[in-house]
Amino acid sequence: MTTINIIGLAIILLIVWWFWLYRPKPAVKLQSNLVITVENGVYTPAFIQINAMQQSQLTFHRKDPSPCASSIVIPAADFSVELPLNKSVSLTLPPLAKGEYEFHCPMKMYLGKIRAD
Ligand SMILES: [Cu+2]
Repeated sequence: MTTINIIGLAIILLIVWWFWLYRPKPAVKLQSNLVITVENGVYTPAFIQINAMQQSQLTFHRKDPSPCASSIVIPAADFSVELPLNKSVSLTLPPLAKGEYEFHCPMKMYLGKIRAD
């Protein structure tokens, strides 16, 4: 009986969290000093806001030695670039129309998103 009550309470808390408390992390606006770190399976920050229809420079710093993290792909922009280990790499994105663009490693383990607006 108690177990059922605890499970019920857990489900209620999960619903409360999902509908009222959970907010996705807001996009980080691109600035010239912004560096996106590639480490432990995540890009930090992973959600970046850029200006639409303008070239943008993104700087990546890869700290993860796994070969999986060694390149980055933006399929919608037909873009891919190598990331050498422990070095900062600046890449220039072509002007992008308004919208959201995923970027990821070739195996999609690292995931990030760019929003152009
Ligand atoms: Cu990968």
